[in-house]
This record gives sequence, structure tokens and C-alpha cells, in this order.
Amino acid sequence: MVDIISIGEAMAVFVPAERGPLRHVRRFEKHVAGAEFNLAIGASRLGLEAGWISRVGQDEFGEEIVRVLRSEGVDTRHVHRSSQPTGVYFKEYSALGEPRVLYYRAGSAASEMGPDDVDPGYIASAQILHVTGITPLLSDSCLQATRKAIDAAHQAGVTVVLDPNIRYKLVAPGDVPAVFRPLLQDSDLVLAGENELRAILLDDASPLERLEEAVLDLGPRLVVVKRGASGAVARTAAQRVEEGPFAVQRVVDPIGAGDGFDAGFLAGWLRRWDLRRCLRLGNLVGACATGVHGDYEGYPAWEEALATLERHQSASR
Ligand code: KDG
Repeated sequence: MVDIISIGEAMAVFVPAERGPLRHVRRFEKHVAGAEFNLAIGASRLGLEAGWISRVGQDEFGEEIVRVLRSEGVDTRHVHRSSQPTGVYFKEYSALGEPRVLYYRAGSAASEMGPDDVDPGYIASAQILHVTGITPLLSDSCLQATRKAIDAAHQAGVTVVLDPNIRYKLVAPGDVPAVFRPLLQDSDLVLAGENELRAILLDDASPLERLEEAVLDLGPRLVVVKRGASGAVARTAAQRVEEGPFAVQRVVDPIGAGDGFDAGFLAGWLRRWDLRRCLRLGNLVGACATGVHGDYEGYPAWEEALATLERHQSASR
């Protein structure tokens, strides 16, 4: 029995030790990461039984990915090996603005994942199937694997959670509605950025409340809008809850914060917390991710997260 299963790609990540264009960078730190891999680790740290479905290469990076997952307590029984290499990406820190991400993942081990890698019985043993919009864009076989996982979840009454995680290096802006609307329609819970919802719904003018309603009209019973430094909103047919962000001392790197938010929100939701407390935990885990260069390394353990929530609540009383 697992609480949450995610399906996707993890890669070796090279984080520059210096700012500026990569052509001038001489030193890198190696990490491993990937949106769904990050989510599984975040959930496991928060006390959930988490599983991850993927393929990794028969190479050093594949070994490291599996070793990290096992050391974090994530179920790797459905991680398969491939003769293709594990994907790689680089971060680039410019002097201005957000970090850039450069992928070397075409033809990677994970892009070879297909329907045969998805065991419907395994999906049926979970409470949540977490999918992102990244995996279906990796290859046709990954799209089929994602579809099979979603169909298996529907048949077994497993909650499907979608984080669109739109990556414009993988999808042309004009294709976003066609790719992502069906995914929204197939989801029970949606955890998304405001700009992502605007891109999917082709609506850059309506107030946020109207966007939330448009998502609910498509089928999901809960939509959570992640608003970074402005906090987050959770919306159902009956309720709308807004929660401010967790103050962060210094943002080192925001990549991985969204996946951390998902892990925190869902860890509360599975424990049947009220939506405000789920948002708080999501915001907290997301904030913790921003203090380090790796995607997941900053995520807190369960006791630490509870103690921090408690401290913040008593400070605001
Ligand atoms: O959410 C973090 C991810 O964006 C990062 O780890 C890389 O998985 C990745 C992707 O596909 O962009």
C-alpha cells in the first residue's frame, strides 16, 4: 500500500558554482532532480509512503537516482533500467532574474518509458496518482504511459493530482491548451501556477476567481493556485481559502519549490487537514526548497515541518 505514486523523469543536474553564462563557468556541483522525483522525496520526508515510476540509464547517474530515492525511503520497485543514458540538465544563474534550465534529455532513458512500465495493480494500491505535464511531453511512449496510469487510477478510484509544470522548452506556447486541457479534465485535484492556468485556458484577463471556476467547470473538485511570493489559494465548489507565503531569508534557487509545495499540500490533504493548514504546509515546504541549490535537499522532515508551523502560528497569535 502506498499513499502517493508519481511518474516521471529524474536527471543529473549540474549547478554552476559561479553566476554568468555557462560558457564561462568552470566549476559545477552535481545533484539529481526532476519534478516528480522531487515530489516523491518531499512526500516521503513528510511521512507518506511514496513510490516513483520511471526509467533510468544503466549508468552512474541512474545509480545515484535510485540510491537517493532508497535512502529517502521512496519505493523504487517500479523504476526500470534502460539502455539509453540518464538525462542531464544544467542550471544557469544570470546576474538578473530567474535561473535558466538547459536540458540534455532527448532520447534519455526516461523518455523510453512506455505503457509496459505502468502496472495498473500498483496504481490501484495508492491513494493518489500525481502526474505532471512534463512526462507526457517527453515522447509518444511517455504520453501513453501517463494515459495508462491515469486510466488505471480512474478505474480504481485513485485520486488523480495534476501539476501542469508547463516547460516551454518541451511545448510550443500555441500547443499548450490542446495538450493540457485534457489533462485538467482528467484530474481530481489541480495544483498550478496562475500563469499556467491562464495559458491553458487562454485567458489573460479574467480575475483569478473566474479562472478557478473555469477549472472546476472542467471537472476537478479542487484547484490550488500557487502564487510564489504571494502565497496560494485553494478553491472548491463550496470554499475559497487564501494563505500568505512563508517569509524566506534569502532565495538561493527557487527550482523545486513548486514540487515541494505539492508534497506539503498533499501531505496535509491526505491527513484530512483543513485547506488553510494544507496551504500553510505547502507554502512552508516550498519556502524551504528555495534556500539551497538542489531541488529537493531543503525539504523538511515531518517533525521539523510541524514544529515550524506551530512556531509560526504561535508567533502570529
Ligand atoms: O520542478 C523542478 C524541475 O523543473 C526540475 O527538476 C527539472 O524535472 C525537471 C524538468 O523537467 O524541468
